[in-house]
Amino acid sequence: MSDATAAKPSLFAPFRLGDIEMRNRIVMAPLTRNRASRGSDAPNALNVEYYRQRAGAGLIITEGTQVSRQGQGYVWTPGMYSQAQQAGWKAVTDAVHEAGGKIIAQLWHVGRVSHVSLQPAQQPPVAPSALQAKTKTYIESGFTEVSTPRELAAEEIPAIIAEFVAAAEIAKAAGFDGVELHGAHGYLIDQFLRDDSNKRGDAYGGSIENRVRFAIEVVEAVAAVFGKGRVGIRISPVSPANDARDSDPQALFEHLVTRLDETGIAFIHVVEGATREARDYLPFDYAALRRRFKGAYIANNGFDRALAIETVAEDRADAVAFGRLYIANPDLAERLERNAPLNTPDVATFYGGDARGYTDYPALDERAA
Ligand code: 8OZ
Repeated sequence: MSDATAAKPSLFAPFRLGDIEMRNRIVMAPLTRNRASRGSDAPNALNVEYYRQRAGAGLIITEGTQVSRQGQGYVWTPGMYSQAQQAGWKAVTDAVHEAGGKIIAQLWHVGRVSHVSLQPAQQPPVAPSALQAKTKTYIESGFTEVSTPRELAAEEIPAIIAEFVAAAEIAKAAGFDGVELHGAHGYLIDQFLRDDSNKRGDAYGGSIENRVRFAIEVVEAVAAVFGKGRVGIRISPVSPANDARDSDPQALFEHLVTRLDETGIAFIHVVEGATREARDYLPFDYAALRRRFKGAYIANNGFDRALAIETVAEDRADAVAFGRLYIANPDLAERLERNAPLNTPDVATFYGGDARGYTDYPALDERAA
């Protein structure tokens, strides 16, 4: 090619993610907002409006959506295990599709990052090992230490995988374009991966090969529902979020991604650095993950416009996910393309509440009006 710059991929051009056609390479990251309907944990009209407003993204990844009540770790997060939740999500996917967008569901089991008050019959949450995480959650009365979990028996693991499968079936019936597994931030899948939270002596613990087993089994089971071209997983190799620690994240995640590549799933979504904090929190070779995976690489964490454009142009990622900027800018993709000014997110209204700080951030046109 005579003009080398002409060959560079653009953040603003369409991209095919597995079997999903994206209108640009801008992804709305999964964002916990705690505004599902009280009692049912089903999406409601306010949630429909919020996602509809953000349909200009190439792809929306929903907020973490628990696959069962046991998989819930915070109050008022939406579920993917009841008829009411399926109906609520159908209204969301219809609205996003009518606006020309694509949307996948993030399937979530929190494992030990929960509190007895959120669990069925106030039982302890479950985890690979009975080790309490040094982290907090929030329940109806406010922030609290997470509860000490009980260790899952090996015989219970197939039932947890079956919950992910059932949730994927509901997501499919609700019209989603695919699913992302929440394998990041110290939740259940991540708890199995790491040697600090997984002290098991069976086939799911010990060696790296054993610790990735649960993640791969969930991925394969869900891919059988949706098709591998519509499945991905989010990981956060060095993020300390929710007390996630491992003695050798580079070896662990290179092995995981090698195994993920063998499954043929569409994408990995990588939180680079410490979640919501420094991108260079700890040294890590993300390019080594990208080299091991033939599918798409979605990069996330603290990107601004310039870094996102450069990262895609230099082929360090296929797409870039934005979290906080999508909270404050419903039309973020359009604003980035036009290099327009951005609204500032208000942390006070991130978690819980009503339309304020949720659906009332203006789009560019509304601001001008
Ligand atoms: C913020 C508050 C509650 C949950 C994550 C699902 O860290 C979350 C989460 C984020 O992935």
